[in-house]
Amino acid sequence: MALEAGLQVEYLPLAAQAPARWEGVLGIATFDGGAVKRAPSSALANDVPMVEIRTPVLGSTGEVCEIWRTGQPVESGQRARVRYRRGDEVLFGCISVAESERREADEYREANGRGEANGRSKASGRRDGNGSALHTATSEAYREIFATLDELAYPHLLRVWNYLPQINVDTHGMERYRQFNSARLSALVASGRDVTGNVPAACALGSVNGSPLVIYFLASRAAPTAIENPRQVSAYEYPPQYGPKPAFSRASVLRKASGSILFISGTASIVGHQTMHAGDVAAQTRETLVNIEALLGEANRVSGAPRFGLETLAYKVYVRNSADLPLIQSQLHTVLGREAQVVYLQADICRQDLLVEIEAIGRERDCD
Ligand code: 3EB
Repeated sequence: MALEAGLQVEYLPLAAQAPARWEGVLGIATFDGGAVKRAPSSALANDVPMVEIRTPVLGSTGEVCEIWRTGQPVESGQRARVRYRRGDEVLFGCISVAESERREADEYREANGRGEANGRSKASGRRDGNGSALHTATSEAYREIFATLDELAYPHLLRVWNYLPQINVDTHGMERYRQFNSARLSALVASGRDVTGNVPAACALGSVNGSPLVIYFLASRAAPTAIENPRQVSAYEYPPQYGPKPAFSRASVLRKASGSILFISGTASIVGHQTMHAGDVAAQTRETLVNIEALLGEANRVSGAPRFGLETLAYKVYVRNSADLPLIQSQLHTVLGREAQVVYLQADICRQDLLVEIEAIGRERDCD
């Protein structure tokens, strides 16, 4: 899919990539794991950051990779654990942080209630997930990301993809997704960034057990515009029952003279702040698509023209239970037609009652 502003994304099997095609590639996310081993040596030799996301691909032929490309000259680098590649205006980066075995052992003891009251640590702060292996990994990852962006002067996170195993599992008296939220929020504050309004578009999904915390992102020199959904309470304003505030915007638009790029965050069957249609995956899929349409309306309103349409987006659909794939696919076919560009992945979603989540990338409509 060609995007304006010199930034493009494509979804392809890695094997389909000829060496000549690595020019201008900013970075690659592979889904379904194992792909790095099979990566063409030309990609590795060119220092293209490649990040392995362990979420099984559904409904097709195994591995898929998401390839980010720019028309500009690119340069690779690494700072601490962040690997990146950048053009004049946009930087692709990625980081994987293992939750250490020592810390996992600590958590195992804790989860089994050894040596503490109510299965919870008596140490202060532990009930907000502070000090968990995931909290520490998330803090470190975001600290390294912001240090990289500040040093290289691409200060604005446009879009962040977060993947962590056992996302709905409780440790330290708190669900791991909420531990992640707590650490992400603190890291934003510590870096001097906003935690409401001007926050990145994002998603946070489960990955296969045993995976590290994996984060990849796009950042820019120019500030994007954050978009909220008029049908939903902003995530950073969710009421306290959902735990530490999730610091993400519903979408972001990067506007350039040459055109605009839209990043739609992970979107689910939430209206206001509540999950709708618990247990009904078809209805959840329809509600999610209504949310995406509302976001498109808002993006078009903010950018002052009908630039974005449902039919021109590239979608990633996260399916909690792979047996639900046919029902989800048939709803998407009804609304988007059969030609829409959609990749289906199996992943746990950050609320126990959500069965499907959809993200998307859009470009300006052609003006002829
Ligand atoms: C929701 O709307 C569903 O924590 O970065 C969607 C997109 C969700 C991003 C994140 C979470 C995130 O609250 C979950």
